[in-house]
Amino acid sequence: VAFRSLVDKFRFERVLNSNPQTKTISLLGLIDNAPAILTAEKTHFTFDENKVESPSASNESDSRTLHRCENEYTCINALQELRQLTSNDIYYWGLAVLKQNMDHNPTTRLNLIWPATTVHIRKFEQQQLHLVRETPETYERIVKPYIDEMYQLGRLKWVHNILYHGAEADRVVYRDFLDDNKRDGFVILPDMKWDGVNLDALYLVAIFYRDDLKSIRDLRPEDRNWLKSLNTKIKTIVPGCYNYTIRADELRIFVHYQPSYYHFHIHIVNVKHPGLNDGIAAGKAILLDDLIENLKYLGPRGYMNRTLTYVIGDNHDLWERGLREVVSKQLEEDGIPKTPKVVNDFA
Ligand code: M7G
Repeated sequence: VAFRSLVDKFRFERVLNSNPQTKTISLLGLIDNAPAILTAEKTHFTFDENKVESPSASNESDSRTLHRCENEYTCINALQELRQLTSNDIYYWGLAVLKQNMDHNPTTRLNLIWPATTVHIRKFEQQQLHLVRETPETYERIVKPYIDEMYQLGRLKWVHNILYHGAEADRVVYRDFLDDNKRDGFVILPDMKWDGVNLDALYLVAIFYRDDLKSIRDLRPEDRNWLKSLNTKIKTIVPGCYNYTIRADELRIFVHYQPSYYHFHIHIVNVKHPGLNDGIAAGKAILLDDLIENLKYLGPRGYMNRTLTYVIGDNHDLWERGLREVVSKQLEEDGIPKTPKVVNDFA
């Protein structure tokens, strides 16, 4: 079904969340009577362009020129309207309308999930966040059964579509796949969170063919060399794919715990990007370099041995499935005094 016709049919119900810093808004609505989540993110300004000046196949060190704010759509070159609000001494401020262009500076990135499940809706909805320490015991008792259930629910169809059925094939940046060595294969492609245009916001995802890893909990010391070579491959391949406008040491490469999808994948993001929502925050993102290092010390059971501390929203199923009790028990064991009853006296 065409994206446009779906968006046209969207009937607004309520705002799930909005964030003035990330300039995103998530709306819940209906399309053909099924729930739909429409998320819009205002795109950032474009300003850098790298061009090969003397393309020659034999010349290894071809020279590239950085074009900054040159094209008519970069920076604020396409100023159409400007209204001054005020000026004071040497300070002036106002509002402007810039000319937008689909290829050079689109206005917004739109993201539709349809039909959306309750897991999706609850994830996008504004919620109270909590820090929880997940011990190996908590993992076995509460988290692992949940992961197994999620795995059965077919929430990974999009992953299998990318790996095996040619979905998003025209956008794949790199595919490493050997028939006789499926374990080492992977695909790098633009994340759904990226507009695909602005390198300042570069956001890629690497997805692996091996399916024995549901999360970092399944990583063992034997996987260390595999992760190391992945790290090197990512840092070698990605800058080349983007004309060296971004360099290897400008890539923040990390995984999430808890992830939303339990099939091992890695996030590759421009280090400048402040992250959408909690995507690169402490308590969610773990650097690939740190994973590799930690596997040296965690013993034969690897990440199964560790207590992992992370942020969880109280809309997450795991909260009601036991993490709520885990947190209150932990606070008690830590000797943190009980919070007195706080009454809100604002009318
Ligand atoms: P995660 O850590 O499991 O979840 O990462 P979260 O970051 O959403 O909490 C999954 C990543 O895959 C996210 O960065 C998603 O934006 C991205 N992603 C999800 N889906 C359904 C797709 C998709 O269909 N295509 C692509 N290219 N990326 C996706």
